[in-house]
Amino acid sequence: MERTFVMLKPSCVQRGLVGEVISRFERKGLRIVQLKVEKISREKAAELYKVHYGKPFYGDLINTIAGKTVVLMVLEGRKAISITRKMIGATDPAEAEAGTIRGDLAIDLTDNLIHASDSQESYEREHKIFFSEGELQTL
Ligand code: FUP
Repeated sequence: MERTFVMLKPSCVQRGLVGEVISRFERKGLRIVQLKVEKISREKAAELYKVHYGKPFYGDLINTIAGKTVVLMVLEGRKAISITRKMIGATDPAEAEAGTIRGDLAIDLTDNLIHASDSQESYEREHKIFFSEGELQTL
């Protein structure tokens, strides 16, 4: 079954929206394979967003999450990657449709509440930054 990686950004934790967001994924039918709360290091934040290194928003993007508490999870289900992307909505909350997580709950672009892998390749790279293979086996 397909898996995807999701990070609830610090603003999601600080605003008390963790339950709301996880509940949406569960109600959709995605299964939580693994879930943890972590103070994300600057190194891991930089690794996650390394494709954006050098872009004008890169510094703000890293500062938004580095050293702060996030929720990390692996979700599983049929077409989990595309379904989760559809559920989170467009990168810019101003463009995200009502009914999506960013469309309903976020307003800032750089601090847009949530991250989810956008392809199988991204999933393979991203989940390994935060989860060991052992944590994800036979679950
Ligand atoms: P997404 O996969 O939807 O999170 O979007 P991207 O990988 O394109 O962008 C990663 C993060 O960079 C987004 F969460 C927000 C931030 N970003 C900006 O701040 N400005 C931009 O113009 C594009 C992205």
